[in-house]
Amino acid sequence: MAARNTWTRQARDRRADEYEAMIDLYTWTTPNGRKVSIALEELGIPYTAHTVDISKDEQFKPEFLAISPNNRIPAIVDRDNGFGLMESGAILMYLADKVGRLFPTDHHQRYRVIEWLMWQMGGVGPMLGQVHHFVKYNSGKAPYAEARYLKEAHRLYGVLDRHLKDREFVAGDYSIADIAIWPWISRFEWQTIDLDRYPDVKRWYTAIAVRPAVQKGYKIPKDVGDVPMPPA
Ligand SMILES: N[C@@H](CCC(=O)N[C@@H](CS)C(=O)NCC(=O)O)C(=O)O
Repeated sequence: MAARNTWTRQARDRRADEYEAMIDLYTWTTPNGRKVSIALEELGIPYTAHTVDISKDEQFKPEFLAISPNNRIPAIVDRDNGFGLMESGAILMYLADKVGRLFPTDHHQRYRVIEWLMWQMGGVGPMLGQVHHFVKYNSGKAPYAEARYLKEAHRLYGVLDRHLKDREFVAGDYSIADIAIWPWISRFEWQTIDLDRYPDVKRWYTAIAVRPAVQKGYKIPKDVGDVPMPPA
């Protein structure tokens, strides 16, 4: 913990004069990273994005481990107070609370958002991550795993589709719950998912995809292609 505080203080002092940014974001071109850049764009919080190229094992560098002990992106440091944080779900809550938007204060409504945020963190992220690993990158090597995780992906898409049937967004107004789930759905092509099978997911996905903040946050820390759009 001491190392974490020391590093974050040093980072804040070193950069404070150089930028107007309030948040240092350590990220890569993945769904978990994009959740945070999209939230920062939506909330209008000035930030500096730092690339942590996980294909080059940069997530294991000691200076990154000091703020992200689990050696995963994303992580942030708040220059206002030197506070460092890992885990995208925790980061989304922290940033939304900092500004007082995208995360309701009403007790029940707040827990509705947390409920769907946890659904993403505990289910959508880990399971669709396995689909990317087995179906997209290692197709044909482990048919059992491919079938298992694809079945789970379809189950999760079905849950989301049913939930969105009579709702514009996942939990009341547009919130950090939508921002957490959306980048995972943006990889529908990798997941071999035909969004026409899930019309309410498709409607929700498309509406969020065209938001300027989403378009911008998707291309952080670098532009690796446009936001995938399903055929109309
Ligand atoms: N539960 C974590 C998961 C973070 C995560 O899995 N990040 C991936 C990229 S999306 C990563 O950093 N992988 C590096 C590695 O596997 O070593 C969160 O939501 O922040």
